[in-house]
Amino acid sequence: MQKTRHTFCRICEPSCGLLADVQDNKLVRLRPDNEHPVSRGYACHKGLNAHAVLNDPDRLDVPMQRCSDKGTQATFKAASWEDAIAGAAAGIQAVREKYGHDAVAGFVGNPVAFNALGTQALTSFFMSLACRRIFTSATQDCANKFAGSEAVFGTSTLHPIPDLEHTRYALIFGENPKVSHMSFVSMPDPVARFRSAVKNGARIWFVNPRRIESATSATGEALLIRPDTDLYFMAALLHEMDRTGLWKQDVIDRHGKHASALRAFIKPWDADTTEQVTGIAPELTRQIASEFGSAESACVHMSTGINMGGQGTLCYWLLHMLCFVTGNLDRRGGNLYSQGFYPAAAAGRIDVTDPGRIWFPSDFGDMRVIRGALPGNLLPDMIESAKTPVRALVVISANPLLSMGGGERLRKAFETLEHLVVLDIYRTATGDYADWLLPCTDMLERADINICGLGMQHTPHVQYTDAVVTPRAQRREEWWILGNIERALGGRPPLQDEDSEKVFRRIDRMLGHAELCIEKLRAAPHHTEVLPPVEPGHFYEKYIQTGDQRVDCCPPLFADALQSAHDIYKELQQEPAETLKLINLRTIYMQNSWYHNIESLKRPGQQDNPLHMAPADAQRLGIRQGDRIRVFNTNGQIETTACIDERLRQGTVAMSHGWGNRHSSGLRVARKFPGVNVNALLPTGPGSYEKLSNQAHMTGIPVEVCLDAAPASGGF
Ligand SMILES: Nc1nc2c(c(=O)[nH]1)N[C@H]1C(S)=C(S)[C@@H](COP(=O)(O)OP(=O)(O)OC[C@H]3O[C@@H](n4cnc5c(=O)[nH]c(N)nc54)[C@H](O)[C@@H]3O)O[C@H]1N2
Ligand SMILES: Nc1nc2c(c(=O)[nH]1)N[C@H]1C(S)=C(S)[C@@H](COP(=O)(O)OP(=O)(O)OC[C@H]3O[C@@H](n4cnc5c(=O)[nH]c(N)nc54)[C@H](O)[C@@H]3O)O[C@H]1N2
Ligand code: SF4
Ligand SMILES: [Mo]
Repeated sequence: MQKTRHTFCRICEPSCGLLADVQDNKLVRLRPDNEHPVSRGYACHKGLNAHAVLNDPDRLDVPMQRCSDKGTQATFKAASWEDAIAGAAAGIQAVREKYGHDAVAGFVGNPVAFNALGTQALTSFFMSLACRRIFTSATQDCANKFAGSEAVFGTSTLHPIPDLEHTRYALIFGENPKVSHMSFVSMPDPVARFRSAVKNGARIWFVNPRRIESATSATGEALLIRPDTDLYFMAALLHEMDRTGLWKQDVIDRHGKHASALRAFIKPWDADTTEQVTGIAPELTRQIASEFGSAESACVHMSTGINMGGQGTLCYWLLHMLCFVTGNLDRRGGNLYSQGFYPAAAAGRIDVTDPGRIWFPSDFGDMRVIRGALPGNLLPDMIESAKTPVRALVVISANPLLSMGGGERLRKAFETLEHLVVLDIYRTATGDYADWLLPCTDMLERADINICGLGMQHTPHVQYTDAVVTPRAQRREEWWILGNIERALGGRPPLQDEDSEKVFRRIDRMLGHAELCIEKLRAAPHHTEVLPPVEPGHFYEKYIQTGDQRVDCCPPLFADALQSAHDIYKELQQEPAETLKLINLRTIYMQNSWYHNIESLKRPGQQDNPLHMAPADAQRLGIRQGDRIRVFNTNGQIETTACIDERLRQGTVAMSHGWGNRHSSGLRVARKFPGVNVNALLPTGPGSYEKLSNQAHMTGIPVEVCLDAAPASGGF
């Protein structure tokens, strides 16, 4: 008999409600949940195509052991789980005995953040291994936000979200809601929220080097900026607001500190001066400063287009300041903290005035550990280090060979690893280097709650889902795999079936804060409880975590970075006018490096990743639509085709990431449409990441472009 199950999507942050029609443990159809109390029938085609991922014949179904040498075409043979757990553990143990604990490292990618039990298990796993070198995809997309909130609010887990519903004015930096559905704010169908904000009279600007799809007459205007110069635009807005008396001195006196140092930092950067670097007309900067500063309410948000720049932490600081000094922090229509079912703001608390807690000595100089993570861009260096090399790596739901800067260099480093264990749902470009490939369940094959949006939900709610279908073949959940490797290393017996009950206990305890538990959620309609709405009035007394409960308007920790900001400004001033800067370009047909194996999404126009160029730049270089071109810089070079894109600001080129599956023999569709790995053009190693946050520098990267005459080398 066919049954309909309530579940929710765990691919990106909105966690849209879904209905799954299931017959005989087979998923017949996935549909948007029209009656869902929060997503109300919204779901995008990534979520609705999750059935294609579930049923993909290229999915990893059984554990696989490598049987060819590294550096040669990968071949694998099937193994039992017993042998796979024992083999994965034995390799880790051998490396520990030979080189010590620090030779074992971990790489944690994006999807496991949407997996409540998986997240919990990996923390326990790496702690039990006494593993100190952990890398995460956060240093590719948001580590600057953790570092910024630590310094300004005293905690990495406090990120006030824009109250779009009530706002009169919004500035959205480096984010494309129509395509990405946003990050660090969880709201289904964000475009509808922008539309209704505009209808309610709000003025909205999308600050971006590209006239993005999100900006329309119904949703807000595009404000074109030169890549990686947002810091100076934000500084100019603050400068102009201060000059015209729009800072709320009473709020600053009551809740802030170090405001004079903030004033000193922004002093040189007025609207006229910064135009040279940002490309934004001074009248427009002054107009926005005046409108924002005098609006009844105004809110801000920024995302990966800024995070991935060279100064993401300073940008997040100034973003907080735009909101704070104008009295919009904790104000209706401004930015509000959305607590949700658990008081998570305290979980990331850290005293950044204590240098011992902040700087961690390493072979590569002092560095920070941001929410447990070292700079991902040092992974190849740490693998190749003569003194203390990483020799074994456990990769959990990540595809660093395609998602990180470094291209060929990273590939060479991976070839030298003595032991690589990869937990994935596919055999990816990274998986091709594995000694053990461990097949995981996908979101439809596991019970879960929507943990990812905690603390950032527009409409706070918590949803539980059972597994929609029991796992296919030998696929297993991450908590089970990691738990068993941990037990094998500790000489303990393997996990039993009844342990599956225990794993939800910690989640139950967390839910207890909202007087909820899994059983209550199971019994609720749509397995969902909608929590009280986000309200202003608690930020300064309840949520902020600095020792004195004051907002740090200019954290002393930033001193060196503030000096560098001046140096970078000078470099930008001196940059030749025709310099081309590379930015990222997401599409709705992919999810970072995955979803590439879904044939139905490989529509015309989606079968490779061309370089998008502004018409004037293409014309100057004699390049036309569809021409074969070479894109290069000191980091690497790739070959692709040109796509003339009128949306781009002159001086900017854009390309989608996650492509480059020419060698990925485990992915038949992706290999048929390989595209190229744009990350071969991004820097790696010391100097390629922001010191304050470990965030990799991934946008605004200078490149050169020419018609392809000579055969390419490098690339991937
Ligand atoms: N140039 C450029 N590079 C970028 C970006 C960019 O904008 N431009 N964006 C970056 C961003 S925002 C991020 S977050 C990082 C992401 O970096 P990664 O996390 O390394 O990359 P993903 O492609 O998200 O890969 C996740 C892997 O998880 C697997 N997977 C999916 N679901 C599951 C699951 O349930 N369990 C397990 N075990 N595996 C699963 C997929 O098959 C895939 O191989 O990359 C970044 N790289
Ligand atoms: N369809 C789809 N959805 C996704 C993902 C996906 O791969 N595909 N990935 C998910 C993940 S892991 C994340 S983190 C989120 C990311 O969500 P978003 O941050 O919204 O990601 P993007 O759509 O890449 O938007 C980044 C924007 O920044 C702009 N930009 C680039 N450089 C600069 C700059 O220097 N200054 C300014 N002001 N803007 C700049 C780009 O033009 C782009 O429009 O999306 C999630 N959702
Ligand atoms: S917007 Fe994100 S959460 Fe919603 S259906 Fe699409 S992929 Fe899933
Ligand atoms: Mo991301």
